[in-house]
Order: sequence, then C-alpha cells, then structure tokens
Amino acid sequence: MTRGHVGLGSNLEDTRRQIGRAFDALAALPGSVLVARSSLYRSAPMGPADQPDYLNAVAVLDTRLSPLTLLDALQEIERAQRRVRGRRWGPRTLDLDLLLYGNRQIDLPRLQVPHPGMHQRCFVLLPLWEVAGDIEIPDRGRVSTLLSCCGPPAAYRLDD
Ligand code: ROI
Repeated sequence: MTRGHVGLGSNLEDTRRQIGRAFDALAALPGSVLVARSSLYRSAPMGPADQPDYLNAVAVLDTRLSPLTLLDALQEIERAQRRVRGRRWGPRTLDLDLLLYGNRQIDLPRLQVPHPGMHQRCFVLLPLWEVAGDIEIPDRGRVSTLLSCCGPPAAYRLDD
C-alpha cells in the first residue's frame, strides 16, 4: 500500500455536500482505505475573484492503485459530481487533486506529483497539516516551514 494525499475543493452547488460525497466516494475506491478526512476550510478564490469562496479539505488514502489508475478514479468521481471544465481557474463543483503519492516524484503530461503549487497554497497546506502532520513534501520542504506564510488556521477552518 502507498499513502496518498488528495486535495478536495468546491465552490459551487452546496459545497459542503460536494466535499462530503467526494469523501464517501474516496472511501469506496477499490484497493484503497480512507484513513483520514480533514476538517473543511474556507478561503477566497485564488485566481479570478468573481466567483464564490471555496471549501477545501484533504483526504489521506492508503491505496494499491497505481498513480495513474488513482488519477483516473479521481477524475471519474469528479465526472460523477458533474464537474464541468469551464474557463481556466473558474468555479467548479468538485476538484480532486492527487497532491502526494508516498514520496514519489512523478512528471508525466497528465500527472505531476507533488502537485505543482501545493506548497504555496494555504488552502492545501492547512488541511494537510491537520491530517498528515509535519510531513515532508519532496523537494519542497516540511509542511510546518511552508505553513509559516499562512495566517492562523482558525481564520479558515469551519465549525462542524
Ligand atoms: N482557490 C481556492 N481558494 N481554493 C481552491 O481549491 C481553488 N482551486 C482552484 C483555483 C481556481 C486555482 N482557485 C482556488 O483550482
């Protein structure tokens, strides 16, 4: 089994429900065990500002699926939740990103791991810290170091 970390994001159509359904779909993936779900975090959109705030979370998944098979499965979950690919950096019902796959570094046209940019995004780092602690992001450093640019988690985290 390899431990993978998946980022979840939604800013359309009942975002809490989108994220909850996506966690359930991840828990049902073959050859995989959903080990942890983070709390939900709210943040202003990165990119075009004329869209709703995002809800973000991170899932920890132990999996026997290969990285590309896991990517296919994540895209299938996005499709099932009617993800429409609109403009670049536009709003979406559900976004699933394979952030980390063990300590592997992958550079394929379809898949880059660690996810490019994850180390600069507080909406990824804060939930990642909650479920994975101070893990090392290959070539980028420890989450605690990278997190020093983010404000306090309480500014983002939603109450249950
Ligand atoms: N902004 C935030 N805050 N959260 C996201 O998940 C997110 N996802 C995206 C873009 C459009 C870059 N902005 C985001 O894909």
